[in-house]
Amino acid sequence: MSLLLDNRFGELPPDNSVNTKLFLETVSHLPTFFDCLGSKVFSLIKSDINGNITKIKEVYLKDPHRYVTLQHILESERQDLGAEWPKAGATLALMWLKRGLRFIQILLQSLADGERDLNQPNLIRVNITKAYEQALKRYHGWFVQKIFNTALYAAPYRSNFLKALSKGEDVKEEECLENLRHFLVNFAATVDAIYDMYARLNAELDYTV
Ligand code: EIS
Repeated sequence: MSLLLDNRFGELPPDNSVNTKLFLETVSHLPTFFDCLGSKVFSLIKSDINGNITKIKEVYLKDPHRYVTLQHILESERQDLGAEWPKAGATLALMWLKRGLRFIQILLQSLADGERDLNQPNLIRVNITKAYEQALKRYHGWFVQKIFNTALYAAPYRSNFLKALSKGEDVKEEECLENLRHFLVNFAATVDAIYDMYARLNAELDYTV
């Protein structure tokens, strides 16, 4: 069974609201991905993403009835945090988490679409660079961009990465790509819904780290 298919995101309701409990349950499986990637640079990324998830979970658990959807969290914090909002609380954690999720979405979509460097067909640097440029680069200063470059060169081979996505099982490449495409349907819809929510509530910030 594929690791991704095991932890599929649910279909969104017609109003595109994202249920906090289900979102947290599903997203909590993503960091385990990083364990099979090897290099230490990935543990840095893993702990950043884990930190975001923990922060959102802590807020949610304080009052699950108040925070049924992610939008409830943003709206409540907008009231409670005053001038600090949106650069505080779970609103900030989700702002960054969604960028990591967008990165993963673009990377997987690019792999599923068969985009590759014909000169180095077993590398995924073109796919990673595309995802980075679209999802993260503009929020990173030169130092973090350097960390990205380290990660880029530590990235696994395409074949190993696809295998890792399928828990190391001997899945045929086409089957793995088909799994990816299935996974991406609800995943992309969820990430899009979170981005729309940040735009709608005017909660997006564009400072660099
Ligand atoms: C935020 O971090 C915190 O997350 C947030 C709060 O403290 C806030 C304050 O301003 O800062 O500094 C972090 C930033 N996070 C800001 C940087 C961490 C290291 C990023 C290194 C960049 C490498 C890019 C990716 C290279 C990947 C190669 C992939 C090879 C396969 C299946 C792979 C998936 C990879 C997913 C990568 C996602 C990266 C996400 C980085 C997010 C970021 O830029 S708070 O914390 O509010 O929760 O307290």
